[in-house]
Amino acid sequence: MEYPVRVMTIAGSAAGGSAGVQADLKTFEELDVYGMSIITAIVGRHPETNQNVHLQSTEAIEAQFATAIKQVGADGVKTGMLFSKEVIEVVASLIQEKEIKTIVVDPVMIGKMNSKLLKDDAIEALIHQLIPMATIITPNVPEASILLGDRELHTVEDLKQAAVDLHKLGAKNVLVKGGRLEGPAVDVLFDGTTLTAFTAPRIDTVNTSGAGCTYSAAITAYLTKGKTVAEAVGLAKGFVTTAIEYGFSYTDIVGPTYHAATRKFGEAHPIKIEIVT
Ligand code: PXL
Repeated sequence: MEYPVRVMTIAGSAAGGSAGVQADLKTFEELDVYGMSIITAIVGRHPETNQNVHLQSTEAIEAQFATAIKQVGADGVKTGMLFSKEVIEVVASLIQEKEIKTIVVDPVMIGKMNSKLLKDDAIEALIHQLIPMATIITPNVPEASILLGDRELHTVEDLKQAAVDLHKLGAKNVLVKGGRLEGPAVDVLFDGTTLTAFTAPRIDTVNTSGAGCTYSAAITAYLTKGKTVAEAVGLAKGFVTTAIEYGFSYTDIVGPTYHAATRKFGEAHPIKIEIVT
């Protein structure tokens, strides 16, 4: 038997199971890669104290990483919520030491319910220490805007320029996700030479919690399995679009995307992929 490739997520635990480490591991399982998790923080709001982010110590992060590497090893890694400068520094040096080939950096900053998932003083560390190591970074519109010094992004033309400018930060590829713009869901990839647009129809739902995590986890899985960057993005967008199409909620709170949707129902919408200028 050929074993599945090994993929590690370094991210926050989202207690409700829709986002963060939970979304990543569900996605890894659906795409048949061996998933491991290094938890940087536990996200869950205490009903009395209101405390939402329960950060793990750098020792706990190092311990989890060392254990996963010793027991299994890693072919690919995805980073999600890292929260502080100290965590980013530790994570960057751990990844660098092990020479992991595929590195996907999802520059998570703010949750869907507006929870703050990255401290202000951590942005510089993200830019200087982690992004230059990345195979691909996957910012959404607010994240791309912050990484570009609060530039406003409103149109697909803005996304293209943002992808080109963010490429100068040193990642090999930049995917700017336009899910928050009006109209169809267009994402723009820049690899240093070519701009590629990936388009899916806008799905009328509020249940998109964890969609960004799921998308970049799927990109990580496909890249680690050997797809090219453009192939991996196209396949991952198909996976997350179907997960959003079948998103649901058990309560009156914004619910998860459905990670098993592609397996159960097949792909809901074709993804249009075109080279643009
Ligand atoms: O969807 C962004 C996100 C990432 N990581 C964790 C989260 C969230 C959103 O709530 O909780 C741990």
